[in-house]
Amino acid sequence: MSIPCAGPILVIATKNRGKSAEIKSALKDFPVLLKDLNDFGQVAEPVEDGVTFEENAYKKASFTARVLGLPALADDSGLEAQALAGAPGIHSARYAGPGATDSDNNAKLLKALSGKTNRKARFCCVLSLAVPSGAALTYEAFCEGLILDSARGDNGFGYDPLFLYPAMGKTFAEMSAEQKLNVSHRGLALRELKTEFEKVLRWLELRRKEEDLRRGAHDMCCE
Ligand code: ITT
Repeated sequence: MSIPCAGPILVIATKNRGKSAEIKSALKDFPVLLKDLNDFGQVAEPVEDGVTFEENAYKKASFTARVLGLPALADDSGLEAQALAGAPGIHSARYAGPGATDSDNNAKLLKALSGKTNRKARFCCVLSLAVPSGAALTYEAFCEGLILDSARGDNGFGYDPLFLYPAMGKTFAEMSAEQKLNVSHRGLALRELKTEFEKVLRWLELRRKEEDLRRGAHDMCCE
């Protein structure tokens, strides 16, 4: 049962509705008011020019927190195929080019893997939780599986229909949202964050007080 709350706002720094829905579902019992970038109209977005998931997650979280003046949780994630030396990796969202759809990306992946017998792949997720001053906490997790020859299932988003989770014999797109969160890279990273959520809330409160003090000191010296 979810606890109704109007606690501190936590902005999920994404417009990706699939990602956002998974994060909201995992954090639904916590005393924070979850919003995502779709709730804020036109918001500037950072350039994701980092070379690791961690760098890009931090860029998205710290940029959003600074621009909106609110704590922000960003997820940078992607699929790494072993036979493609880790591609599409950090380029997963735009693998088939700027403006690529999920089905463009899936088609490109199938083409790149055609004739390859090594179908091993893993999803990676790095979560970065940042406050406006830039301080951040980081969580990372992986999920290993196999890339099929053709799509299976209608749930989820992105590469879900091609990603087989062998222990369940199902692709992520054949799982319920709850089943996917139990085993996925994002679900595991969120579980880590959740195990220390009390600490996280205290951390957010302390950072907020520090920022209030800094602002107060600045106002006094500049009046
Ligand atoms: P934001 O940057 O706004 O969060 P994005 O979709 O551009 O949205 P990323 O740069 O982190 O996010 O790229 C993640 C891509 O990796 C995503 O668009 C999917 O193609 C793929 N991906 C990540 N997690 C996935 C999942 O659970 N299931 C399927 N595909 C996933």
